[in-house]
Formats: sequence, C-alpha cells, structure tokens
Amino acid sequence: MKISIIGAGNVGALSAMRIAQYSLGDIFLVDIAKGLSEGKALDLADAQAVLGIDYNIRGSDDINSIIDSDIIVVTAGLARKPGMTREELLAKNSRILKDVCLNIKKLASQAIVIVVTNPLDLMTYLALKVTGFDKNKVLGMGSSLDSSRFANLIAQELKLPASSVETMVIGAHGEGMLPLARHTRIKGVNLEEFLSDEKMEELTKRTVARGAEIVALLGSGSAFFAPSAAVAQMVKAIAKDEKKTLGACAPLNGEYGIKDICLGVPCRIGREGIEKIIELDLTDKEKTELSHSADSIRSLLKQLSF
Ligand code: LAC
Repeated sequence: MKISIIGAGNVGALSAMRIAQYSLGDIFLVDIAKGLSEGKALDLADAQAVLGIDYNIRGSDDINSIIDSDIIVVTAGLARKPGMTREELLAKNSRILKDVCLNIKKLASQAIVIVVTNPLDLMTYLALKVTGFDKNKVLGMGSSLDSSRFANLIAQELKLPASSVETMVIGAHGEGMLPLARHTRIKGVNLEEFLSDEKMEELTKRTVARGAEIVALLGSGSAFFAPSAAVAQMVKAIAKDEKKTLGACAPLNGEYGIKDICLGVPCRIGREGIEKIIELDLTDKEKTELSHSADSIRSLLKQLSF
C-alpha cells in the first residue's frame, strides 16, 4: 500500500510518524520546500531501530513521487494565525489545493484522498470537483478531531478517562460545528444523565473554540498532535478496511436533507473510502442547526473557482 502525504509541516510530518508506527504501508512525504520532507523522512527513518518497528518512508520535493498512491493525505496550505477564522484561508489555500488536486488526478487516479487543509469543508468540496473522483473517494478530516476534543473536555469535567467517552460532532469544521451531547455516551450511559444543560452548553462552546484557543497559545501555526492522530486513524480505517464509524467531512447527496456540499457526518470508513454515510436521528433543533451550518458553507462555495 502506497500512502502519500502532501505537505510536510507539523500535521503532515506527525501524520507520517503515526502512520509509520501503525505499519500501514510505504510512506511518501512530499513538500515543495526543498529539503524539508527529505530531512523529516530521514529523521523518521532513523527512529526504526529505537522503536523496533520497520517501515519505509521517503521524502521528496517532486509531486511526481505521489504516482499510483492508494491513499493521499493533503495537508498543504497555510495555517491560520491568532485571531483568524479557518474561512479566512479560503483564497490562498484554494489556489494551492487546486494545483495539488490536478496533480492527484493526473498521477494517482485510483487514490482515496483525505483532505486536511482548511477551510476543511470547502477544500474537501474543491478536491472532489477538481479530481472528479467518485464521491466515496474524497473525504475530509475534521469531525473526528472535533469529537476527540469534545470527548476530552467532557472527560476533564467529569474526571473520567477520555477514552471512556463516545461522542460525535457533526457539521462544519468551523464556527458552525455541532457537538451532539444527545449522542454522547459514557460507558453506555447518556451524557445528559451526568451534566446540566448549562454545563453542556459551555463544553459545546469550548469545543467549537478549541482550535482557535490552541492557535492563540501557539502564536504561530495551528494544532498538530490531535489532528495527526485523527488523520492516522482515518488512514488506518481505509488501509486495514476496518469499516469503522468515524466523523468525516463527506459529500452529501440528500443525506440529512442536504445536497451538493461536503460536511462533517458519521461515516463508515473502509477500503473504498466512505462506504456509508450514517444518518443519526436528530431533533428538530439539531436539524435546524445543521442546516444553518450547511448554509454557512454553501454561502462561501461561490468564492471557489475550479
Ligand atoms: C484545528 C485545525 C486542524 O482544528 O483545523 O486545529
């Protein structure tokens, strides 16, 4: 299995490290910055003996090295600066993504593409349109990261292990994300049994703002440890055909009453990419919020040029 990662910044390089440690296939790390991906690939390769794990990783500044990849992770693009929303990256990152996706189409027409570049929902849509790939083969990483952040905040509040919290965040990977308290369980028990409505509202707000909180603290660049963990989880679900339910940014075609945009929803992920979009049962209030989230993405679509 050939797995290429385009963009060797923090998210790209850490995704490479995690994918290598899962032994999922041969990894190609690509970045236009001369030497960057080669240096990071050599460094990652040097860790094998210490770890006692063998893997194959190569770095290159030549996009042609993604040829015939089975899975391609796209992290190329700018990260937001303190005070910026993800949407403010639209103009610059869409130019970068368009170029990357034309190369993917030309060099790796069988690949499953995981988009990580922000603004995520719009960049996933752009990747789908520019590659012209089937809609099961283009997905974005956002919801599973947001779900993990929500789970962590709930776990801290309740003084429980984060791994005991099962939750789901749907909608845009941005201000319009929708953490679903009603679909959150702790060892099978619904979260509503543990937390007041006010507390849930507070944790929901903190989840939406978590990425920006980290950007503000870092001062330069955005989060990378949790994002790379979520990327590697997605790559693993595809490479090992796990058929696992994960939150992913998926092209919608009437699911949840939404069409013609990409948005975060639970999906069954396996060797074919998005094998099924899972429709949760939502209350009228949740449906309205999701449709507002969709509208906010749709209103920005016209700024994309293919
Ligand atoms: C974040 C970036 C990956 O949420 O969008 O940190």
